[in-house]
Order: sequence, then structure tokens, then C-alpha cells
Amino acid sequence: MGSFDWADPFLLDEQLSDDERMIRDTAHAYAQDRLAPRIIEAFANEHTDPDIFREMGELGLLGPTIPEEYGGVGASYVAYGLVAREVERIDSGYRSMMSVQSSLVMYPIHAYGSEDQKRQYLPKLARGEWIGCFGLTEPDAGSDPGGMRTTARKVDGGYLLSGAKTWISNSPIADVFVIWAKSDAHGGAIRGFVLEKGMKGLSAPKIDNKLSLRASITGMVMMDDVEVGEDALLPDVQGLKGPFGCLNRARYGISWGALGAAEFCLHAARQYGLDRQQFGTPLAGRQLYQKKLADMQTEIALGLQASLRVGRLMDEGRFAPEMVSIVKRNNVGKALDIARMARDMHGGNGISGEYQVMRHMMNLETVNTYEGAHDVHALILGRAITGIAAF
Ligand code: TGC
Ligand code: FAD
Repeated sequence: MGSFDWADPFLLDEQLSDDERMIRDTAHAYAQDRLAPRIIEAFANEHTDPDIFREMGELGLLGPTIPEEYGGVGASYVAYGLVAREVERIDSGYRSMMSVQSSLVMYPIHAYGSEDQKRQYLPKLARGEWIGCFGLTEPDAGSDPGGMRTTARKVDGGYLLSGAKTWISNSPIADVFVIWAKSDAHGGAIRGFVLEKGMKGLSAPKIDNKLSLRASITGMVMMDDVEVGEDALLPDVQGLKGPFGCLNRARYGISWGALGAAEFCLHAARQYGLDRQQFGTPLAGRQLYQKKLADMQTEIALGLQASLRVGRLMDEGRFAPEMVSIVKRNNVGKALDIARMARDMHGGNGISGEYQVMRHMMNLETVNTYEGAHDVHALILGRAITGIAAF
């Protein structure tokens, strides 16, 4: 008979390769030593530290799946998920910064870009020297990105981009903007363009007063006839499958990341219950309290195994987007329930920033909405089950 580790019920650790464990340990040490000490203050003051990109870059945590010749470390998608889990154990905002750079900026340049674009952008993005953002959502096109209004008009030698993107992670501090627009030269098809900070007509105002993801800056991207050359077009993709190809990777990473936040909440609630005495015994000695801990542990353990399976299939080139919808939707939804539960189990202390569980809860509200809202993933799955699109 084997032994039981309450913090790793299905022995996930031994299902990883040595390389994956090494990257996980690097991310864990960095997150605990460098991110954890900053987050309470950063969240309280809505402060995003751009140095975090450079620090992550030095450790190979940005775009880890990108091959070494372009600045990545050629890691597996399982390793990428493990990094997301360690970073989000501290804060979903820090994971957001990392996953936008990796899956939504470096991935499309690598998968759809020209050789020149790859050489020009990827090494600097991998080092965190340049910060990237991904502009898909618009004020009137969120869950339905096909309804976007941003246009690319063909002119001599290039394109003029006009439109407004909103809720764009990293945009106010971004050097590189991956923008999706309807291109008149391609029959109105959605195409990707790489824009750079400082271009005439391009601005990225910050969205203030977020009550969630406060350590990760979010903004708009305003484009007023921004002129770009032919070389700004991502040549190798056309249509919505361009941005969705990136979202598959980011959503998969989120499925791991959200469980990192949930694990933080489980560990915090367990320790709180062991330390806190009421009615003459520790709270953790009460049946109701233990049931809550057991529910949390069960959902986390099941969710991690599911993400590991999808990651392995991704590494083998055998994943389908619907698999990602299952783990993104379920793991984030469960993580949000777990964070709310942990907040309750901390009593009054649960609302204090010092105990951190309510910060995770507030962050996970965003994670449940972005990268395909919880119900939108249900509809993606509903379409696959019934053959009927109910969007
Ligand atoms: P639909 O007709 O289903 O598809 C249009 C075309 O796209 C292809 N496609 C995919 N390709 C690859 N992967 C996927 N997951 C794909 N899903 C669809 C499809 O094959 C088709 O290709 P083609 O060649 O036939 O044209 O499209 P629809 O317009 O009906 O879409 C419906 C729906 C709900 C699936 C979709 O619009 C959706 O997923 N909406 C959610 C939007 C979303 O996730 N936005 C995310 C914005 S980015 C973000 O939130 C970043 S936060 C990051 C952070 O800070 O961490
Ligand atoms: P809506 O689409 O208006 O949805 C509102 C509600 O209606 C949701 O509950 C949804 O589930 C529901 N709904 C929608 N359609 C249907 C339907 N057909 N049937 C039933 N219910 C439906 N976007 C980017 O492009 N890049 C980024 O970097 C980025 N970062 C973000 C960071 C933050 C902090 C936030 C909050 C958002 C970010 N987003 C980003 C945008 C995000 O992807 C969108 O908010 C998300 O896709 C939902 O779109 P929406 O907000 O317009 O909501």
C-alpha cells in the first residue's frame, strides 16, 4: 500500500519529467522568494512592476515552449502549466503578465510570423526586455470577437489601422502590440499585425480602479490611422483561428494557474483552522471545517490530473480546443468556489489583505471571465455535444 500526501494526493510530482520538475522548482523558488514579498503592497496600491518581466526572462519563464534559437528554452506544455501554477499561487495578475507575454504575444509571432519578425521580437520578449500585449477584445466585441470593428486599410507599402481595443493586459506599458483587425485587402478577414510603442496615432490609456488583478496593469489600445509597413502583418494565418490558436495555449495555462491560487487557499484555510481555537478546540477539528477542506483538496487533485492529461496531449500534438474548454472552465470555476470558501473559513480575518484569500477570490472573478467566460466555454462544449451552436 502507498502512503498518502494530503498536499499531492495523486502523486503528481512523480508523473513529471526531470526537466519539468526543474523548471517547476525554478518557478516555485522565484515566486516564493521574489513575488510573494511584493504582492500585498502591489495589489493594495495597484502597482505593476515592469522589472518582473526582466526577472522572469532571466530565469527562462517567458515563452518557455519557444525553441532556444529564438530565446525560449524549448520546454514542454506541461512545464509551461507548472510555471503558471507556481506564479498564480502568488497572484493571478502575475500569471496574467506571464501568460500574455508567452502565449498571446510570443506564440503568435513564432507560429504565424515571418523569420524576420521572429528574430526581431522573440529574443527581446523572452528576456523581458520588451513587454507585449494582445488586442482582441473591443468595447462592443467581447465574447463575440468576430464582431470586431478594428480595420486595416491597405495603402501603398502597408496598412492603416483604426479602432479601439479594451481590457488589454499590459497595454499601458507595452512595447509590442499584437493587434487583430479586419483587413480590406484580404476580403475583410481577420489578420494579425505587430505594432510598436511610439507609432503615430497609437495610444494605450490605463483602465483605473479595477477591484481584481490590481497587480497587473490593464488598458485600452486606441488606433487612429496607425501606419504600419507590409512587414507588420503576421503572414501565416488568416481568420479567427489566428487569435484562437493563441487562446488555446493561454487558456490551458490558466487551467493550471487557477489551481495554484486554489492550492494557496486550501493551505491557508488548513493552517488557519489548525491555529484558530473556538469553543475550546481548533476549528480544523470540526466536521464541517474538515468537509470543506476535503472538497477543496478533491477538486484541486482532480483538476491537476486533468490539466496534466491535456498538457501531455498538447505536447503530443493531439489536443482539441474542447479539451481546453473543459479544464479552463472547470478548474477556474472550482478555484473561485475554493477561494470564496477559504475566505469564509477565515472569518473576519478573511477580508483582510494580510490573509490574502480574498485577494485570490477577487482575482479569480476576472480569470473566470477572461479567455472565454465560464458560460461561453459551456456553449463551446454544448456545441460539441449536440452539434448545435447556441451562442
Ligand atoms: P467559430 O465559427 O466557432 O470559429 C471561427 C473560426 O475559428 C476557428 N476556431 C478555432 N481555431 C483554433 N482554436 C480554437 N479554439 C478555435 N475556435 C474556433 C474555427 O475552426 C473557425 O475557423 P474557419 O477556418 O472555419 O474560419 O467562431 P464564433 O465566432 O462562432 O466563436 C464563438 C466562440 C464563443 C467559440 C468564440 O468567439 C470565443 O471563444 N469567445 C470567447 C472570446 C475570448 O476568449 N476572448 C479572449 C480575449 S483575450 C483575453 O482574454 C486575454 S486575458 C489574458 C490574461 O491577462 O491572462
Ligand atoms: P460579454 O461578452 O459582454 O459577456 C457578459 C456576460 O454574458 C458573461 O457572463 C458571458 O458569459 C455572457 N454571455 C456572452 N455571450 C453569451 C451567449 N451567447 N449566451 C449566454 N451568455 C453569454 N482581452 C484581450 O483581447 N486581451 C487581453 O489581454 C485581455 N485582458 C483582460 C484583462 C482583464 C482584467 C479583463 C477583465 C479582461 C481582459 N480581456 C482581454 C477581455 C476578456 O477576454 C473579455 O472581458 C471576455 O472575453 C468577456 O467579454 P466581455 O467582457 O465583453 O463580456
